[in-house]
Amino acid sequence: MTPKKTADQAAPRAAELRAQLEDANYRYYVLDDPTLADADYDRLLRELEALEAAHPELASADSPTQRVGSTPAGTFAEVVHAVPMLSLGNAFTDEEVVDFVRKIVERLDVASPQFSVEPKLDGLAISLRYEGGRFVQGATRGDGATGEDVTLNLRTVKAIPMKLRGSGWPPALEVRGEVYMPLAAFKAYNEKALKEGGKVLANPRNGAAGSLRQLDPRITAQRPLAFYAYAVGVVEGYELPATHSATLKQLRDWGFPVSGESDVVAGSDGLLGYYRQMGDKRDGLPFDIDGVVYKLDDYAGQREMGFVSRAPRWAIAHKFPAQEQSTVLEGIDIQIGRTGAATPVARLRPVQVAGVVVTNATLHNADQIARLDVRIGDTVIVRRAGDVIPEVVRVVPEYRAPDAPEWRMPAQCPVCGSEIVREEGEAAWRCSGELSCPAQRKEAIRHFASRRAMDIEGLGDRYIEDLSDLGYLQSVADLYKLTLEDLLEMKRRADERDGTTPETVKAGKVATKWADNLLEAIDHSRKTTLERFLFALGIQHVGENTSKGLATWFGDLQLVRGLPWPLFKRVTDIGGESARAIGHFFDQPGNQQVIDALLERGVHIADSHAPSAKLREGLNLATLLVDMEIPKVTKIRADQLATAFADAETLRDAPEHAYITAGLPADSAQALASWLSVEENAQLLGRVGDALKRLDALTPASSASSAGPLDGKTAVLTGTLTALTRDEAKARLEALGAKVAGSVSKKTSFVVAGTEAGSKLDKAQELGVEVWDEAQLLTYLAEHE
Ligand code: 5U1
Repeated sequence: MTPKKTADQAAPRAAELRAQLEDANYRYYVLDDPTLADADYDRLLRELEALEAAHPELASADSPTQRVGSTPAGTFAEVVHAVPMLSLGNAFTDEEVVDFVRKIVERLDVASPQFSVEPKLDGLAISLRYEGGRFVQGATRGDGATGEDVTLNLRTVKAIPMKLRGSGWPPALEVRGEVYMPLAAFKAYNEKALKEGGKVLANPRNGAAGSLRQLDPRITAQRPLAFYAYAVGVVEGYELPATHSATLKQLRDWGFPVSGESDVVAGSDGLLGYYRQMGDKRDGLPFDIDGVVYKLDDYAGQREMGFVSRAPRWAIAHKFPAQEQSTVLEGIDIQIGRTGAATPVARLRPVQVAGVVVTNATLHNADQIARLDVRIGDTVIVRRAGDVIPEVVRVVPEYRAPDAPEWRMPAQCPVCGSEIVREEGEAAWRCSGELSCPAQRKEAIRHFASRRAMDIEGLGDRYIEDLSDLGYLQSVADLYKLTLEDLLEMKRRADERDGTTPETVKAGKVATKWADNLLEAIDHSRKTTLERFLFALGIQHVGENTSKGLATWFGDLQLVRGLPWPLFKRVTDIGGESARAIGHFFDQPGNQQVIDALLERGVHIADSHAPSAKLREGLNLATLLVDMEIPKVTKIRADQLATAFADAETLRDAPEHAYITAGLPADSAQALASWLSVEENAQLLGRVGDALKRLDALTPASSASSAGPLDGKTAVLTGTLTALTRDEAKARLEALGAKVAGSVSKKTSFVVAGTEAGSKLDKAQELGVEVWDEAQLLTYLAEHE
């Protein structure tokens, strides 16, 4: 056992870890240039947590470990703002902006004043107090004079520095800015909440404000909040620069995130130009903005302009059109997706929201409708932000008709009439028609042909509709039997149906060209990769990452399509739900027929290979027994069973007392016997046993001669790697069959050189040994694991 370190010995490492973690936050939030992978950040954080747990005297309130949230304080104390937190006057038109500038020009007698300009984030204004460079208190704006002490919650916001960077900061400093929720984080948070039946946030602004008002900081820590600094309050013992823009730069150097969109412009033309520029950018920004803010850049000028009540005469917010509008919900349509999910979509009385006419909005799912209590005929608030799909965020209950009935999911699919069902524990309702439902079939074909799947260029939505509606496509495999005559005939019938029959010779030539091109694109798609093919099949829960995992681990379609579901859990990041969905897909004879038809019609996988060495690592009866999720068969029990029984078949056919002889306690033995008494389970165990034997034959153990593509090769690692640790790199190279040595010799096959590589790199170059940089290593691993 290694002797426990004393606090004195542990202190330097704790300080080093804190510095590394704070630096990672700074690079991520301020410089927008992350260098530490999430897994490495977590590893360092866990190490620091362990050190602080072992030596509580090393813990401190501003340690990165405190970002997870401390115990709740109960209430929020009041904080009086020594320098009031101002509010801003608003301008809604160009004329109001011109007027704002005119007053400054007249009063200060300058021809074209300079303005510091920045986006106005839609979040919650806060004030952060630092003493001696350490964060000591954070408060909400409140009424501008008094706010609430939300220090514990703000400590969880990683974008807020707990210690200032650099040196020379004021002994006391207050920084003002906006806490907000980035749009992607908001979306991901809500998707997770919807999936888990949790409470969704109405919009990013409410998400930010509500999160800071949580009495339990541990809840705030779960919320993906960010921060931008835009002003200072109290500044003691320090002379600020002469302009606001220079102060922002100084704040950034001290470790505060400052909007990268801020700028300095001159006069009203400069302001209006900036407004239009940000208006154009608004939908693509990673956060919500409700306008832009103009501040006279020169502090002396600001002082001279003064205030009207709490609003400065030297600054103004120029607002964008509102992102929320009210309208009437005229109906709720049901859209059927590729996997049959029945999604309710709000049909709205057309309304302008942030400059775009909105007629449809998402309602997410039936639970969300129940939560919002939306009824047809209701006046609802619709929100459109960024490139997010418009959504109904709430109902205005005052305008509801007294007899408006509650909404219910229809019993039948509006497209095929099959029953709409909801499986136990699932949030989504589904049309049970599967591929007999034209809506699901069309979506499946659309997905199959899409760019990241089989990439059939030119097969647009309209042609998929027509080819399906006119009976040419019953399944994706029918794409590969389409002929030129079929396509021309389809086009003629579609034109006839739509009353648009073009009889000219030119139109005929255009149609033939289109059909030729499409047939060529279909032919081109025949040669594909396993990853694309599996993705194209549209299996529930199988996105690009999962299909890549399946392809790299198993390597061969004939193998994958025959495996029972527990085997899929062997692949990193595939859990029980996805594994079952993949197994279920391949267990359907109809799906197997489609795959057969695709192969018969010339689709071929160009990159088949043997199963990966990584698969081999965890491939044994014990792990598979755990993967099968048999009640009371834990890892220990599975190990006992695997030791006692030669194979899955013997285990399956053994009597209950044999499990006890193998070492299982009576309750586990009974649970296993009872599980196996279900025919389906016994069959599954038999299939898992067969699959294991098959894979054993295909993937010899790593000690055997062909462990992987790097078998027989010797690698040397040198320098610093950034995306993975040395140990990880070593383990992954070894998993592919390489031997990883400590020094370079003539026998070395290649050297992986990170940054600051030294003598080993020199030696490799001297001996003419192949050198890979980190990017090459990562590419190689990605392609061969
Ligand atoms: N971007 C930004 N938002 N915002 C809000 N700057 C800014 N300045 C404000 C407010 C209330 O007040 C200043 C006048 C300090």
